[in-house]
Order: sequence, then structure tokens, then C-alpha cells
Amino acid sequence: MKKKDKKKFKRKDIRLKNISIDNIEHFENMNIIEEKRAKKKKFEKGEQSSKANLVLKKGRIIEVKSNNYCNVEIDNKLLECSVSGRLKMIDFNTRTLISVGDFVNVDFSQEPRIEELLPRKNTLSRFVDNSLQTEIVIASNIDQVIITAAYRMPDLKLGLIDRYICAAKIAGISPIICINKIDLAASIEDVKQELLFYEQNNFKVIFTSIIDNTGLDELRDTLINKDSVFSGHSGAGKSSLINILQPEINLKVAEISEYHQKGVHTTTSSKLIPWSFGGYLVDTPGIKTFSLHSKQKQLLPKIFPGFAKYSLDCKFQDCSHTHEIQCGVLNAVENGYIPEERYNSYLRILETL
Ligand SMILES: Nc1nc2c(ncn2[C@@H]2O[C@H](COP(=O)(O)OP(=O)(O)O)[C@@H](O)[C@H]2O)c(=O)[nH]1
Ligand SMILES: [Mg+2]
Ligand SMILES: [Zn+2]
Repeated sequence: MKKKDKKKFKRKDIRLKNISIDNIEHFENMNIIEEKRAKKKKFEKGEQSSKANLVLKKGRIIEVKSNNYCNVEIDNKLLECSVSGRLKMIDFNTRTLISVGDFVNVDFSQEPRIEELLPRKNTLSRFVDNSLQTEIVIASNIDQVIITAAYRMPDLKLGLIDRYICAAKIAGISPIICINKIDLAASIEDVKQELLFYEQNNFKVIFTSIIDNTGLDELRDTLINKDSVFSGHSGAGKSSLINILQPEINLKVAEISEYHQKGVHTTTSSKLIPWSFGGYLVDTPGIKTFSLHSKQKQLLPKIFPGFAKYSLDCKFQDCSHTHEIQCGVLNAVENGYIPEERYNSYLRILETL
């Protein structure tokens, strides 16, 4: 290269560096993302050449012991497997890449190692700093969430149930409602009346008590051969119900004084615990609730319990059922088909997102 040319190149370089970047943070993030993309590509290339030697078997992650080790169920046996480094890079937006409930391919050509994550049917996630970018997957491939609420102690709040139902629907997990401590009700018929709206809208509602054993058979029948997570406020009786269905699980039951102490838990990692009657209990210590994210706000008008059939009459497809003309939901509220209390609960959830 001639001396003259060299100078030219240098000047260009300087000019580039002087371009102002409005959002330097964004730019830096892009760099990191590009870097990771390049790394991932490199790994994929490497994988192609070595893949021929892999001896793969499908399994399911039952417990995540650390970032590097998992207990995997393969052919009805539990096996500790390491996690391929390549897998830790695939989705860099997600902090926890593999989770309990994941179906994976394990390589047996050497020490058993998880090589492939199979597509998920759904995930139970938590968002750090309310940002979709930092999603923490708590569990995957779950059939149903048992939304557990006490009838009394603490008092039943249907608004909370609405919230859980919405979160479950957005996650693609079937919600089941379980009203526990029904022994504290003067009349079970009155409680059933309070929950009628949900039953009318095809939600399964189970009324239970560990004091007089109400509804325990029905609860067990609902759990058979399904993978279920219990969700609900502290003190609702989740651990008590699980323990009475399967005493060997022996979860810690809170003292009454511990009701408002959030985050009381005894184990440190999530796991799938097999029920003696088939299916798994998804045990997620420390996370008793799963949350709605503000970016999911636009889904709410479509999935709020009992709204779907009336929103067919809304003039606008993206109707928020708040101020629009010709709104099927507002009409249904006016005519008493949707209880005002439920509609107000909808507005409260909208507001908080
Ligand atoms: N009266 C009554 N108390 C219950 C029932 N189920 C649980 N409890 C009590 O409620 C409290 C909280 O129960 P726990 O299982 O720890 O709730 P969790 O936080 O949802 O796991 C404990 O003192 C239980 O004994 C029930 O069906 N009836
Ligand atoms: Mg508990
Ligand atoms: Zn509407």
C-alpha cells in the first residue's frame, strides 16, 4: 500500500469514530449480542462435525441442581447429567436456559450430557426488573396451575384469582381454581354461589378442606397424570393440601403467624416431584405467584375470564372494553351478564399493568 493510501484509510477511520451515537448503551448491547451470535454460529459449525458421534436419548429435566448439572429422567430412571456449554448460549436473553420440565436430548457417547433442548409447550416465568429481556424460566411444559385461595384466613379475594387466571392463560397453562379452608364457611352453597361466574365460564372450581377432607378426592382426580403447579398467596394451604395428598412429600406448613412472611421456603431449587397416582407436582420454592407483565397488557381484554363470548360483539377487534362505542363487554356488564365486581377487577388489573 502506498503511503498516500494509508493516510486516506486512517482519516476514514477517525471519521467513523466521530459519528455520534444517541444511545451508547444500546450500541454496546448490540455489540455484545453480535459477539454472542458469532460464538453461537461457531458452535453450531463445530456441532455439525461432531454430531455424528453422539448417542442421543430423550429425557426430561426433573431437577436443575446448578447451571451445569441436572437430574434427568430417562427410561423411568433418574440420572445426573451435565449441560453442554453450547446450550447455555442459545438464547442469551433468557437467564435460565434450561428448566425443570424441559424435554432434552442427552448424549451418552461419554459421560451423560444434555445436548439439545426440545421445543417447549409453555413456560412459567418470572421477569427481573419487570423487563421481558430478563426472563427467568422457572418451569416448562406444565399442564395446569392449581390457583389456590383460602375461603377465610386470609379472606377470599376474587380479584386475585382473576389475576392468576390471566397470567395462566397468557402462559398457555390451564387454570384450575381451588378454594381451600371451606370448613371455615357457614354454608358451602353460599361459597359456590360466589364462584358461580367462573363455573358458568367453564372453569373447574374445587372446594377443599384438610380439616374435614372436603374435595380432596376431586382434587386428586384433577391431578392424576398431569403436571401441576400450585400457585396462590402464602397461607392459602398449598403445602397442606399437597402433604395430605402425598404425605412423603412433607412440605413445610406455615404457622399462622407466618402468613405475611413472603418467600418462606425450605428447598432451594425447583423440581418435579412425582405423584404416587401419576403426573408431577411442579415444586417452585420461593415463587408462590407468577406475574403479569406490562407488555402483556394488550392481551388482557381478550383473555379476562368470561369476556371472550361478549367481545365478539365489540365493534373494534382491539377493543379495550373501557370507552369504546358498541362494546359487547360493556353491554354485558350493563345487562347483568358480567358481574360488575368482575368488570371492576378487570379495570384494576389493567390499571396496574
Ligand atoms: N381451617 C383450615 N386451615 C387450613 C386448611 N388448609 C391449611 N390450613 C392452615 O393454613 C395455614 C397455612 O397453610 P400452608 O399449607 O402452609 O399454606 P401455603 O403457604 O399456601 O403453603 C396452616 O396453618 C394450615 O394448617 C384448611 O383446609 N382449613
Ligand atoms: Mg407452602
Ligand atoms: Zn369491547
